[in-house]
Amino acid sequence: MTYDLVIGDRAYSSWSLRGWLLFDAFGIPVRTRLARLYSDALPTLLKDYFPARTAPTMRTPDGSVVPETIAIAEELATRHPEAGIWPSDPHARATARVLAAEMHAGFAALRSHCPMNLRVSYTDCQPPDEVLADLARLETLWSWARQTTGSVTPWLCGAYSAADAFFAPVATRIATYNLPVRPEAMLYVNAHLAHASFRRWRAMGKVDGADQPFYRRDFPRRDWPGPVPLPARAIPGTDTENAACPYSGQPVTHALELYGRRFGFCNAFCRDKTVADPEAWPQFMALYQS
Ligand SMILES: N[C@@H](CCC(=O)N[C@@H](CS)C(=O)NCC(=O)O)C(=O)O
Repeated sequence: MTYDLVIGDRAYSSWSLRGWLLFDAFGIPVRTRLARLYSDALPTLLKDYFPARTAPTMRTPDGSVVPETIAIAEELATRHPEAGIWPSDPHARATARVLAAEMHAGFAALRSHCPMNLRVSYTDCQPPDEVLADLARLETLWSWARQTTGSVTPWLCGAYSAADAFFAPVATRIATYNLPVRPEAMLYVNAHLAHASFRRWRAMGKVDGADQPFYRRDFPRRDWPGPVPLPARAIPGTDTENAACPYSGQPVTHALELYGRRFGFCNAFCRDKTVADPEAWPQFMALYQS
């Protein structure tokens, strides 16, 4: 038995990203169950998770249903004290909890004007004053956290913690909408865009379903400002260097090409998520470098 986590579309569901980071970034195994937003799929799936109404919702191995991302963070931290979900230093831990709580409760203007979308980046979104006020508050919180905890890492309270997981979708909004922030805040945004767990989530989000019309904006576009993926492409056939999928060990059915070499996977999704960002996947990179 392991944890189950109900998630929405990876490209768009910012709360699902937070919930999943609380597992992946802290080495806690989880099985995801995906439901498309803006369809009957999520309410239908959540009938098995009463009384939950939103993604993410966790079911623990012993059967407790836990919706609300802040509750998921607390429950995982209690069950896995060695994982470092909250900082061990009491002062840093208190600070991280303040940050996550304010993120959980606030920033309504930023969230509604700039919904998370990991598939595009715009040159400008004409942010209204309320969004600029939210950004100013974020910069205040982030600077305060660094000063008060003395963090010397890219993260706010020392090692990557739940506070950083809660701000990952904010960092992606700054990247997607090219929102104006000071250089110190931009360094923090870039740390999120380069974070291994985030790169894995975004790679999956780029390929795990059609674009959702609700998130479409007609702003001018630019390239994604995060790390540039290696130039892999999907190819037909199964004539590959490996006979077994690097993720499952099952026989190869789908292939990609990278710098003239061919590698195979046991399903289209695992091939496509690897094409989207090969370096995000340690098992694939181990194969590629072998
Ligand atoms: N307060 C909740 C918010 C969760 C939430 O709003 N999730 C969205 C997806 S990002 C959702 O499930 N929307 C579907 C709906 O509201 O019907 C949490 O912390 O998890």
